[in-house]
This record gives sequence, structure tokens and C-alpha cells, in this order.
Amino acid sequence: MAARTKDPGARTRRAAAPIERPDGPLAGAPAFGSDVVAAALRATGVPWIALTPGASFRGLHDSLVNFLGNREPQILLCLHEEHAVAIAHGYAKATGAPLAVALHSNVGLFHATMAIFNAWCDRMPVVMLGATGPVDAAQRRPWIDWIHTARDQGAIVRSYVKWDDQPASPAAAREAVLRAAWHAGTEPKGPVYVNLDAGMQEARLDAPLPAIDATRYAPVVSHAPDGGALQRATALLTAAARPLILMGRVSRDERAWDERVRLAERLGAGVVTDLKVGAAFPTDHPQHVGAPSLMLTGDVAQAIAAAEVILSLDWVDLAGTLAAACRGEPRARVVHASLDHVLHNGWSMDHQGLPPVDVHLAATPDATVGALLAALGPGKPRHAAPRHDHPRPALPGGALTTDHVASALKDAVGPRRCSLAHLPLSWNGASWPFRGPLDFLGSDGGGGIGAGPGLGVGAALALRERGILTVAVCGDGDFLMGATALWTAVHYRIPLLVVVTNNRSFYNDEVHQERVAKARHRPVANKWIGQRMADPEIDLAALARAQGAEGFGPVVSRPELADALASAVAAVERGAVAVVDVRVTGGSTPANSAAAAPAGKR
Ligand SMILES: Cc1ncc(C[n+]2csc(CCOP(=O)(O)OP(=O)(O)O)c2C)c(N)n1
Ligand SMILES: [Mg+2]
Repeated sequence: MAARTKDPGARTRRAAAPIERPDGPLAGAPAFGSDVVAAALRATGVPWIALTPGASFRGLHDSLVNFLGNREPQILLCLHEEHAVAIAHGYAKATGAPLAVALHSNVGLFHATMAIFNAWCDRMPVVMLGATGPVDAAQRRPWIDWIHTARDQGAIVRSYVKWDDQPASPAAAREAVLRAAWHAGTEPKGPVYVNLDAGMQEARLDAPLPAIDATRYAPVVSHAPDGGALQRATALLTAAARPLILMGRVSRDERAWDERVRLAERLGAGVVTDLKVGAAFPTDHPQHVGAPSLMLTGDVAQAIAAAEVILSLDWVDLAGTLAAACRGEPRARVVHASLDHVLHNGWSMDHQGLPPVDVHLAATPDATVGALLAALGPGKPRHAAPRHDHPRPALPGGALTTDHVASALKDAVGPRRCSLAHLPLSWNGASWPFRGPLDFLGSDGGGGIGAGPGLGVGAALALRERGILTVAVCGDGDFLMGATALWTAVHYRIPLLVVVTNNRSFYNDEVHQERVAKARHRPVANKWIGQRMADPEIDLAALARAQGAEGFGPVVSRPELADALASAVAAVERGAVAVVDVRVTGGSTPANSAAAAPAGKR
């Protein structure tokens, strides 16, 4: 199926348009508070600052353009603050490193909150600069500056950022920006927020600030495990006949990937991975148990219940997983490598339950695996019985499903290096083996639908120089909530393939209504009401084309699907953003999670 590009000039413009270089001489030296902030931001090394503009940071905006020259960092214009943070989140998922984001006073921050929560739950670094005021009421313009001002704006996000501040002077702001970047990028990582008084931003500097060496304010923090705990963990793992490793929040580092494989083979351990977080281990390795999934599956539950020793590498929801698999406290000894406890607070319950742990290694998974390998010393891999095979899903004839999409997408991608930056709730982990740390970047973290397009754009921004085809597969509800994030990708020439598994419904919630209806003996047939996005059906390809992307579909048959995906991959290779609208039936199946839910809580 050919692309239906209504504006044939769009592609040419994409190739030719410059990316926003300012005219005229740049300011030679910092002269205003916001110049100091901009210089500090540059010193942190963030390459981009994603933003939707707002008068509360007009001082900073001017400094980025007319003092820094819109370079290092460069502005990444976004159509919604939620996209700005989601893009930074997606970039961090691919690189482990933060982007900056500027957020207009209270209202821009309000827009951004869901994406901030997603990044927080996903433990991903984002350096966010907010704005308020002028804090000095005597400086406020009538009306608008007053509604731009809140007493404690950081309180809006304090419970789901790692650190926040509202510095009162340029010197304090410089320190705050450096501290923010350090906190964001130091394990356990997370979003941080620095709120900049508009008065401070716009005030002239009385005198230049004394120079500092910014690198000295970002010390590398060592996260090696404690020697005694490491010894106990090694002893437990080597003594166990059937150790099991739950690989959770690990890095995207290739060497760390290889080390995890070596460790699993050396111990003869089974390995479980999860679709909540990025790829951690080859999912078609004989020691990988079952297929990765968002929820606990039966074969994984069995392996957990049978294990003698479990090593958790910062597994998300260790307590819930163990309890559901073992129907109570596990008989296995549990070694847990995690720094996550440092972030737990009393507001958000994203810390999950308190797991039973016999040896806690307060260390990153990467450092833990390296230390365990060193402690084990040279030796042969232990023979491990091959775990359950998980053949690719069968593809029945008739209407398309997400499994058909996965299979056709795999064929269209062929041997190209590809990163799945986002997957829909309906994805079957058996449909696509992950063989490297960038093969899959994990989910949205906080369950906030609408993140998919922005996460895709951010990952594609990170991966565009590396010859990796970035693909975001989104549900239609997810796509529609975040669709205008794509304009940023088109504008900044960020190639990206978005495939929408379009069941014209918030289907996940149809399944919930079905459960409630069954439990209450009420008509299941009404589950679609308030869920289906039909009458009119939304033309997703047109939404793509309206933003300068290439739109394909609606696709309803297997030949059309193969054709559209091949054309879309070719378009992305030419530098385009392409969206393929695939009409599927069914959708997310929370029924898969039955093993994960305590009785009566389905
Ligand atoms: C911001 C937000 N609103 C509502 C929800 C509740 N919710 C969870 S899944 C879902 C449906 C998502 O629809 P879609 O992306 O089309 O996936 P499908 O379930 O249809 O496969 C909704 C509305 C949510 N998680 N986040
Ligand atoms: Mg849907």
C-alpha cells in the first residue's frame, strides 16, 4: 500500500529546513540571572531542552537562544508539556542519561505531571526546570503574573521527583542546576525539578559569578556491593541446585548484558525477564523461563515456587511477584540487589510491597553482576536443563490481532537493527525475541496511557545516529492521547516508525467491565459502552499526515499489513516519521494476569 501523502512538498521541506539557528551576534557574557542558569545547564552536558514555551521562563528562553545560540542544549519544541517530559523519558530509557525540560509555571507543570509520574516510577532521569512568579509581588504584572505564581509550586510534584528546589539567586540557581543533574543521573535515577523565580531570571547580574569547575559538582558515586553481603550471596547462589535470577531494572549497557549472560550460565540459573522494563537477557536463551510478560505467567510462577535461591536484580515488585507465585512467603532464600529503597516515600505506593529478603545488596544490578562474577572466579558454565520453550504465537486466519502485527513487523524489519521503544498492553512477549539491551526499552513506568508516542520520539532522538530503526507500537488509546508528540519528530528530522494496534477501544477497560458484570451477574454485552471509539472512527493516518508524517492505513488484511509495513520501514529509512494504522480485534488481556492476582482480586 502506498503512502497517501497529501502534501507532496512535505518531504522536500523536511530535507531542507534549517533547525532554528538564531540570527545576529550572541551575548558575549552572562548579564542576567537566566544566563547563569543557561550556562549551568550547558555545563551539565544535556544536549537538548524539550519545552512548550511560556512567559514564566521567557528570561531563560532568551538566554537559551541569544546567549547560548540554541546549542548545547538545543531547544526541542513540543506541542504539550506531557510530550516534552515523555520525550526526555524515552531518551533516558535508551541512553540512561537525562535531557532537560522547561515547564511553564503552574499550568505547564500541571500538564506534565502524568509524564513525570511515569518517569519517576520507571526510575529514569529527567532534569526539569520550572518557573514561577516573580516571587516578589511588587514586581508582578497585573493578573497574569499572579496566576503564574504559586506559593510552593514544587509541592505539585515533590512526591514523585527525586529532588526539587526553588533557588533565590543566580548563584543558588547555578548550584541547584548542577545538583539537579547530579541527582537525576546518580543511581537510583529519577526526575528532578528546579523552579526558577521569573524575577531572578530577568534581573541583571550585579557582578559576574566566580568561576567554578562544574565537573567537580557531579562526582561519580560508587555502588559496589558490600563485601560481607556479597560473600553470603555468592555462597547461597553456588550452593543452590536451581537458582533463579529475576532480571529487573538493569542498564542498556552491552557489556553488562554480556555479564548477565555469563553469570546465568556460570550458575546454571533460570532467568526471568519482564515487559515492564527494558530487555535484560536473551529471551530465546535456553535458560530464559517462559516469555517476558507484564504480569506473572504460570510457568514463571512455577519456577519461582520451585527455586531454592532467587537473585533479584532490582526486580519491579519483588514482594508481589513472590507472594503471587508462592501463594505466601517463598521457601527460596532471596538475594535482592537494589538501591530502590533510597527513593521510597509515604505518598506514592509505587515502591510496592515489602519483600522477604535474606541478603540485601545495596548496589546496582550492573555492579552486582560484575562483583558476583569476580567472586565466583574462573570456572565452567554449569549445565542447566533447558527451560520451557515458548514458541511464537499461532496466527489464525480472519481478523488481524496484535500477534499478526508483531509477526508482520518482524518480517518487515528483517535483519535491520531495531529497537522497540514502546509496546501495547496486548503484546505477547513470545512474539519477538530480544537479543540485546536496546531491543526493547520497557513500558511507561507509571501506567500513564498516552506516553507511547513521546517515548518513541525520545528513544528515536537518542538512537537516530546509531543506525537503529526505532519502532513504537501503541494501542489506539495510547496513540490518540499522545499523537501530537509526533510533530516534534517530524520537525527535528527524527526518523520513527509508529504502528498502532487499533481496536477502536480502550479495550483493557472493556475487559474490566466484563469482569465486574460477571461478578455482579449483569449483562456482559454492555461492556463496550463508554469504551469504544467508533462513530466516527478516527483516521489515524490522517492525524499523522496532518503533522508532516507519512500515514498508512487503515490496514485490515494480512497482505495489506505486509505491504504497509514494508513501505513504512522504507519511509523511515529515508528519514521520515511513519504511522501505520492497523485495525485489530481483541486487545490487552489482563486475564493473563490471573496468576498474579490474589484470589478475589482480579
Ligand atoms: C492517563 C490514563 N487514563 C486512563 C487509563 C486507564 N487505562 C488503562 S489501559 C487503558 C486502555 C488503553 O487503550 P489502548 O491504548 O487502545 O489499548 P487497548 O487496551 O485497547 O489494547 C486505559 C484507558 C490509564 N492507564 N492512563
Ligand atoms: Mg485500543
